[in-house]
Amino acid sequence: MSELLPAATPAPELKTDGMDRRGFCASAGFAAAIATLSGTAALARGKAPRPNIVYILADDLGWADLGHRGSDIRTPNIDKLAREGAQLEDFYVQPMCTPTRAALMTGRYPLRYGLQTAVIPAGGTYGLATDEYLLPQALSDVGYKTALVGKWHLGHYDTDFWPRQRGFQHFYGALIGEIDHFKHSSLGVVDWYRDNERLIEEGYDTELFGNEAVKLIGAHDKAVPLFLYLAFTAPHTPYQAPEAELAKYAHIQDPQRRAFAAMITAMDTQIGRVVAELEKRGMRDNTLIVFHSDNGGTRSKMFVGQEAVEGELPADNGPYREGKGTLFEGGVRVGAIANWKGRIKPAKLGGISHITDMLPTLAGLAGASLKNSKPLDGKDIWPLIAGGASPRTDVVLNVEPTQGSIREGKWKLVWLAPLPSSVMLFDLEADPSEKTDVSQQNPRIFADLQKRVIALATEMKPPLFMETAVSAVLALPPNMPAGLGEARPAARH
Ligand SMILES: [Ca+2]
Repeated sequence: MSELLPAATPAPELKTDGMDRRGFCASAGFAAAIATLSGTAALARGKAPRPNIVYILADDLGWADLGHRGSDIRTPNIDKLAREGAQLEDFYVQPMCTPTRAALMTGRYPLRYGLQTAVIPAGGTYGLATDEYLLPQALSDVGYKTALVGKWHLGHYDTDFWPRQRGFQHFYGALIGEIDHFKHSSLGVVDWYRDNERLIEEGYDTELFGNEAVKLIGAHDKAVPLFLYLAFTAPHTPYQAPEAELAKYAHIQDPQRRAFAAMITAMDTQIGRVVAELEKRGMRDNTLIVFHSDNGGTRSKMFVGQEAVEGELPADNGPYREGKGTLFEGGVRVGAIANWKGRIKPAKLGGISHITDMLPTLAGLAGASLKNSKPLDGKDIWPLIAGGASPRTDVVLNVEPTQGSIREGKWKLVWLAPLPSSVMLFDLEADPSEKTDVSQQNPRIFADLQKRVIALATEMKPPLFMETAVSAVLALPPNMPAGLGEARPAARH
């Protein structure tokens, strides 16, 4: 391994109390909270006030498509979570659905296990490697009730890839990346499950997810900590919403943007119901709520999904360049909200953080062991969320055969490899919109970051998407002119 590589953080060495010493000391808020308990022995006895975790993901939401970021799309419930929580301004994800979700589940960059390119397509036969130790497994192993409500998108071809087999004790939702929001189907095939059973149900998916989440919280045994991963399919294509939601945006002329806005407000309404149910059950004060999008809003029709979309794309990434599928800020810098009433101070916080950081951070709060994890790329960012400095100075935004990007401090390299290739360096402090390539003025950092991309490209696992796509195309029967008819025996002469 090259010394130029960003060092993958080894899985923390764990003490018998289930927390690593460094993470424990750094987690000032957590440490204060358990100060009245008799030290780490209390943790071992399971008496620590481990939080419930409600992790809410939006799908293809643009950075600026929220009320508190200036949008005319109404999101009062998300805005309240932001206003009363920590807003991580420099929080990054991967540029598409599957890699982001994989990074959340593993705490490891997707280039480590071949999910760095594109998404698992409906026809894909691969999934997130089953030898990875996932967040719900870690939380289950220390007594959490774990539930996925919403979209999985980490493998559907083999039941071994399904969420119930990966640490979730309960699953309700869709396995594939894009569904019709009313028919719950992907390319005509129903993709809607409760646990391991496929089912047919009436209703708008966003509202059904809200119903399920509220029901789970309502019936939850409060003696057990809850991990609810609520992964909405909004506002991913197809742009569809119930009439009552569309009517709220009758003033928007473009029907596509009207539906897009209605989808986001419908999701916000369900988030409001979830928070209200937590309050009703007396769980709110001991619940960490996280919210962010899985990637930036779609600004290129190449990344819009399975069906063509006519007209102007509705997502807005504000000041950030381009969107979903790209490594520019519009594709990967989504910002995150972390809200925990009485425990996390309201603040807008700079400092680099990444989706891989969530696994060690949540495991730290839960007292979960990560000794079964492979070497982590994520870092425990509780110190940042608590108002201090980020433990990160850099982040690998992705490395794959066609592109790569690393941010180090204020510098960001974006390397687009397909010919004619281009390599750019941006100073994000002076130029967050990535308008001016400053590589010529900063040759040393430019060269260093390129070396790191090459080193990672050398050691990465080849993308499973590319292997699958090439094999699938090579296995297709010949495509011949229509109406050619059956081959007949040759006439005798
Ligand atoms: Ca997405």
